[in-house]
Amino acid sequence: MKTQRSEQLFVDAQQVIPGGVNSPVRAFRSVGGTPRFIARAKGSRLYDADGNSYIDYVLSWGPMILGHAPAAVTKAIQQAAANGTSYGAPTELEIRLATMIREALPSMEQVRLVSSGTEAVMSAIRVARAYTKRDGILKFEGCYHGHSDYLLAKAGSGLATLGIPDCPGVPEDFTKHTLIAPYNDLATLDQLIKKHYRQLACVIVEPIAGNMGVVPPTQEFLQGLRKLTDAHGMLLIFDEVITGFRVQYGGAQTLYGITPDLTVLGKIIGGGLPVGAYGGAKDIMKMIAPSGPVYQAGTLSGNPLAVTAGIETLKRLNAKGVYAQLEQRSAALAEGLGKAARKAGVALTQTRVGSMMGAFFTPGPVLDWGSAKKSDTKAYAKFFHQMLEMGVYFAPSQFEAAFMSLAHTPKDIDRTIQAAQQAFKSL
Ligand code: KE4
Repeated sequence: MKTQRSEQLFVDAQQVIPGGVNSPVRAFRSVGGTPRFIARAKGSRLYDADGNSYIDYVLSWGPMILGHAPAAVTKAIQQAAANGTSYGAPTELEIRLATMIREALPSMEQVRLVSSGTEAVMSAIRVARAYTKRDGILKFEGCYHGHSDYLLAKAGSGLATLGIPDCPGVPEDFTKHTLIAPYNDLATLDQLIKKHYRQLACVIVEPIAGNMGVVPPTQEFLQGLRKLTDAHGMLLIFDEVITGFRVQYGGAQTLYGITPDLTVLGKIIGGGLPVGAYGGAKDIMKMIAPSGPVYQAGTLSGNPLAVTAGIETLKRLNAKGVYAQLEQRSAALAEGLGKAARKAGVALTQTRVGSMMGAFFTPGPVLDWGSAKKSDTKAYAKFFHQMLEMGVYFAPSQFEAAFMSLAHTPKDIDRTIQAAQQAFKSL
């Protein structure tokens, strides 16, 4: 496969952009090799600067659930752009999107739009702290909630202790209010909350973890989480930046029947343009400026183009058979990959919730970060590059998710499985 143009662009990019990319995972550091510079995308496919095409299962890390450049959404964005790209003033469009979100996720009685998932998480935690008058937050190892300072914390020594900075530039002070616990481990969580609840404002969780690879929750874990947070006066924040409108139109909270106090959204609700959102009961959200004292603002929050893309995307998702098709296509792909791995004698632990899929190169089971990190990342890297060479684009990291779109065809899936049969054999 010719990649000269991508190679040259990567050299050029590194002169003017740190690491040559505007988000680290795109640099292929964990799989090696040259990132493909993408020229355009349509449907289930990416087309790179050398003219190679790929069946895309990254889908911009989740947003492109309709497939790339769906005609109606593109047209709507073009029309919106002709009306001006940003006013810095309220629009009817924002009421529409917030209402659609609330209809899908009734726990989000009020919704504030921002421009990224990070910004939405940051703001949700601020209002949780204001509402409970407590400073502490509890997150789970292996879950990622954007790059706010106090969330770039890792577990100190021992199982679950006060967070320590996970990277330079984050002062010790900023992570001392962050507690980290193992995912899917109710016993440890119970101990931690009983010990620290007086300081804890909230627990934030990916209801289906997607940033350590895909690790579904046990029903007992989510139910226990809801009970413990209720019993100890702290808020439960569901980070549904990935899962919102992905696993069901109503997200993971609908799928599992658990109602959080605050929900964070992103990705799909922007249809590929920059949007994040957070929301919850009016009683909590009324604390947000200008209705309340908790300050949060943004020049491009509720931007008419991003909101238009979001409205048009959700409209198409809220149609009969959409999630049945995503389920059917995802199940077919997962089954084919599993068969191919078994035939080649490759130890693969597969996870899946709807069209959010994981595959760990380890015998498993994978229930948390501790078990996920046992995966053979070298084998994953080899598999990744074999597939890339055959025109299939999975995430350039073992610890991310694969996504299906409505544009992926049965032929795409067959081609992917055939490529995987070869790739697994070569491992
Ligand atoms: P953004 O700030 O990247 O829009 O959202 C942060 C975020 C928050 N919560 C969850 C559960 C997330 O998955 C993310 C971002 N996801 C990563 C990949 N899994 C985005 C890809 C990237 O960082 O380039």
